[in-house]
Amino acid sequence: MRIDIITVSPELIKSPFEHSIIKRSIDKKLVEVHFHDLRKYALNKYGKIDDYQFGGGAGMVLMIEPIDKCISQLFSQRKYDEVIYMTPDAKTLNQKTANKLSSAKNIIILTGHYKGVDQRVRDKFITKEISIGDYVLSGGELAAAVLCDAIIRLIPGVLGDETSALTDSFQDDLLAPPVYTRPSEYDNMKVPEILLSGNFPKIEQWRHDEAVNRTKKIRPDLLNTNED
Ligand code: 6GU
Repeated sequence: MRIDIITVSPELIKSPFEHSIIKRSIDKKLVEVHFHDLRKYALNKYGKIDDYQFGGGAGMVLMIEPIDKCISQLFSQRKYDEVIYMTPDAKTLNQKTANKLSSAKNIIILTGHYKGVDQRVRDKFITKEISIGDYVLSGGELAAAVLCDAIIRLIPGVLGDETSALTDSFQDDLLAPPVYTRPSEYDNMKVPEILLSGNFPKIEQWRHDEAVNRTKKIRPDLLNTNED
């Protein structure tokens, strides 16, 4: 997979790609990530990329020309499955969306800033808009890093244990059950007997029941809906 990230602050977003699982997936060439500094596509030598909004109102808006220049250059080089815009006024990211995107070949992610981008950018180029939750961040960069992490860890070969992504919270609309490791007793707190029993069908049943209980208690909304 190839991911092209268009941003006003490349430095802000680079670090998550330089560590741990994501770094290893890049080293193993399972994914390529390219950062494009929007200022390099600016209208003038002062690096102008934003302007006041028509009709008045606080906050600057990213202009269409620099974004068009950057995206058009990428389009001339390869085909893209999706051009994603990170913005709080969009559908919230969920596991199903991450699963779908993890099988894409090439994607572009555009991150907003200030008041966002000129609506015509969204109309002309964007095929998918994604928010990461019902709160506002100061820019889309951290949200883009979250999206990339959620996608990249699902690419086959990225996680050592192929099954571990499948048993994550949310893969079956349930939160993950509790997990324990040594010691089996600590400060009078014992690991549930069943986990030490070696009875794997029973252990699976216990894990499922715990997952359902946890979901009922913390996220009952997950049990009632089948929506995207
Ligand atoms: Cl994608 N961008 C910004 N600026 N804030 C957010 C967000 C995105 N998702 C949730 N809050």
